[in-house]
Parts: sequence; C-alpha cells; structure tokens
Amino acid sequence: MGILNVTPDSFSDGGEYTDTEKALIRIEAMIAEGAEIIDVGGESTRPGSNPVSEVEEIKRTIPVLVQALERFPDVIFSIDTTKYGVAKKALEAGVHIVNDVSGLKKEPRLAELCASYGAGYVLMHSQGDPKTMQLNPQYNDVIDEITTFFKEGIEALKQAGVESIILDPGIGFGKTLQHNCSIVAGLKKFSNFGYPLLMGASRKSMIGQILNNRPVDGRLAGTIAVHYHSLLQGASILRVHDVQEAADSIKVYNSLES
Ligand code: 9MG
Repeated sequence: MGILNVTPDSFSDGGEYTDTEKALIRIEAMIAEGAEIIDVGGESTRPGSNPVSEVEEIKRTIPVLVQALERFPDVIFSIDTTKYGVAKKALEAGVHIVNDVSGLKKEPRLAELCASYGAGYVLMHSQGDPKTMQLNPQYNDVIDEITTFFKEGIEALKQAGVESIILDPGIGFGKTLQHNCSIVAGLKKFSNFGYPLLMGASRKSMIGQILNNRPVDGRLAGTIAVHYHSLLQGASILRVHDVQEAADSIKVYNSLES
C-alpha cells in the first residue's frame, strides 16, 4: 500500500502532492514500483496535527481520486479518512477501501456505508485522537486491549454487512515506543482473527527513537527491518512511502517462504 498524502502538513511528505497533476505522477510512480493499493489522505494524522473540515478534505482528495480511478482502473484505491461525508464521496467515485484511523470511533456509520458499497474497511486501533494521542498513552496490556478492540470492531462490521476487513494495530497512534515494539513483536497473535493484517511503520517516530532520534529521511532501513519482522509475524499489507524498497523486501520474503 503506497501512501499519498494530499495535505500541506503530513510528517514526511506534507505539501509535496497538493497539486493534482503532481499527485497523479506520484501515484503512477508508486504503481510502477509495485504498489497494489494506493491510500489517499487529505487530513494529516501525525501527532499534534489539527483536524481539517470535511469540505477541505473533500476538496483535497476527491479530484485526485476521480482522475486516478479513471487512469488506473486495475489498481485498488483506499481513502484515508474518519469522516462520513468524505468516505461517501470517495466511494461514489469508485474507491474500494475506507482506511479509518479512528476504528469506527469517530463515525460508526462508516460500517453501514462500506457495506452498502461492497467496500473494504481498514479497522485501525488508536488511543485518543491525533491532536493529543501521544501526550500520555497508557495500557494495562497493549496486545490484550487491541485484541478486544478488534473483536468488537469485527463484530460491528460483520453485523453491518462488511465482508472485507483489514486489521491494523495502529503503530504510533496513542502508543509509546515500548507499546509499538510489543505490538510488532506480538503481531502474530492478531492473525488468529483470520483477516489480513496491515502494518504501517513507514518512517514513523518509533524508528527515529530506536535509531537515536534519526530524522525522517534517514529511517528507510529501520522501516524495512520493522516491516520485514511484521511479514514474518503474519502481516500481508505494508503501508509505505518507499514503495520500491518495500516491494523488493516482499519479493525476497516471498521467495524465502515458498
Ligand atoms: C493514515 N495512517 C497513518 N498511519 C497509518 C497506519 O499505521 N495505518 C493506517 N491504516 N493508516 C495510517
């Protein structure tokens, strides 16, 4: 899953793809490098970021998605949003998956909406919202709490009629370094649910912290290490900025596994 942030303020690529033509060029490049899913987001979810209005998010994402879906009909597109109105417009345009970092907490109606379009849904765990989530995240047992969250979320999605569910423990969303490391180490436990597991650690602060405060542009090798470990633990979707490198590592992983 290649990341396309059409935002002015995302932590890694903020401001680079706010122009539709530049966004389409980036999508084409990610597809050429091996991305099978393109995740388009119009609101930054980095810690401390400010929310944007529904109107603004629609203005940023929908024109790009409309053109991208037409130009790349064989590619799967997801909309990274927590808002009903944005998800609805994206699904009307033909998007296949809703990637909801709030895990139905902000907008429970996303379950029915996805079901009515036959769309997939990424159920991501978070504690708190982006503005405050990193202030003091606390868990009794992070794996247990995420397991309970997945159980309840899957139940709600199944009841609504969503057939295609992807589980994501939400690296960096209300988690300390220790929580993130425990999640990556224990990821296999979530494969018991029988749904695809998504891992998104690309260039995140978890990597920077492990590597003595390494800046964002020096986190590629660390990202690949975390993602490779996740593949070994059962992840089947990697959400990444660096598509070529991720695709190469998946190819190597698959050839060693078979
Ligand atoms: C939007 N976004 C930022 N980080 C993410 C992650 O780890 N997973 C998913 N599903 N979305 C994310």
